[in-house]
Amino acid sequence: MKITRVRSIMTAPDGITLVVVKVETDQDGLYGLGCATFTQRPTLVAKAVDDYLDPLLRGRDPANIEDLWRMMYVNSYWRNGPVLNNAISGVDMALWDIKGKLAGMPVYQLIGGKCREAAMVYRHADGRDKEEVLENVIKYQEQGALAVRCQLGGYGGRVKDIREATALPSKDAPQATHRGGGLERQDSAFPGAYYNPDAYARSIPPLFEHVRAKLGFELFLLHDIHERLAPIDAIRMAKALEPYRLFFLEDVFAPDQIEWFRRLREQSATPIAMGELHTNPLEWKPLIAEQLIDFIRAHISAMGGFTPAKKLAALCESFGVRTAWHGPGDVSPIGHAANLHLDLASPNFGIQEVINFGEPLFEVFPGTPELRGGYLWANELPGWGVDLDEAAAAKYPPVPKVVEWTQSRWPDGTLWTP
Ligand code: GCO
Ligand code: MG
Repeated sequence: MKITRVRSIMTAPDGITLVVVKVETDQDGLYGLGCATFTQRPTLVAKAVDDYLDPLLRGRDPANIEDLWRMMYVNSYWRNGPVLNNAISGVDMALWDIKGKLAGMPVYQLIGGKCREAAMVYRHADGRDKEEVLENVIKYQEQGALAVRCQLGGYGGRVKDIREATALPSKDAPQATHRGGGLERQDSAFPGAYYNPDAYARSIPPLFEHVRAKLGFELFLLHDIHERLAPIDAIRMAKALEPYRLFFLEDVFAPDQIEWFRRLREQSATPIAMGELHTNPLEWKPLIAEQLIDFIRAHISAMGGFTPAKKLAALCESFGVRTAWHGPGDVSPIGHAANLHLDLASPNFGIQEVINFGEPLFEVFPGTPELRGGYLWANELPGWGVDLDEAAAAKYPPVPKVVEWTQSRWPDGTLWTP
């Protein structure tokens, strides 16, 4: 069998640009789909796929996934960046999709079968004040959620116009609030998405005090600092949150502040999650080997795809670290399916992040995994079990724009990691 074409498709059914790769073969009707979504730079990923991986891979045997992954990985010489990793991921996931279709099995069956029926998920609750957050937590609890992430004003506490957490996904959905806010200040020489780290840091322990006082300790609660605080303030928050028994506290530091994880581990028993920003093995290996984190949170396409992710899950297993793959609105349903198949087959699965999958996503991606009773469920179709309706995808063309929410600034104008 031979690869005949590798091409990228961009679509934005929920207003967030997704990048998918389609690998076509010389077997009639046999193709694979993979996620390559880097929503801040989608056209760069698409170009890497179409200009470089397509000519590199045409004529190759799609069965040799490991060899093709390593060839794509070193073919650019310089490697381990988000653009090329996402391009490689799109092909890699598509090759696993093809292998599943040929075997007549879901991908999770190809890597050892199920360790569990479905993957426990966590939902995103947000709000302008702790009462609104609590209302949204309760809404998710009533829908059967077992775990809810609580944010108070998106990331860094900056967004004032929070939408209902259960609103249908759109660019205004709560998890997108840090994207929906736009530039708050055009007046200064430093336009940006301003927030007050100290006010944010002081607001979070009372938020969890409020939610725990009303709901008790059965519901798993999570929080994402999103690299928004100075390291010592993040450590202070981790310590202050210990009484509220978080399932995990995420992105406590920026990836390049790795030394601070050792300080944190000595001072707090709050479980730590990290990884969505990781693209290089050098970033996660020390965190796992020294057990400085409890959950790995990689964005599977940003680290190069399903092949490296399943190896990362196995590495984590030997160090007692569990998985919590990144699953926001800027992961396509193909990527959510890849998360899920790894969740089902990994003994050290922890929890799975998901979004409110809206109707347009199901229209463009038939077979999108089903959210039911606090869990994410795979269908039993071969491969990822998710298809791409290209005509429907074309109805939602990407809208290139300057990314505003990552222009995050402190009150004095200091640009801070977003
Ligand atoms: C999360 C992440 C996302 C990112 C987004 C960046 O925990 O889901 O922090 O919300 O901010 O994926 O584009
Ligand atoms: Mg995060």
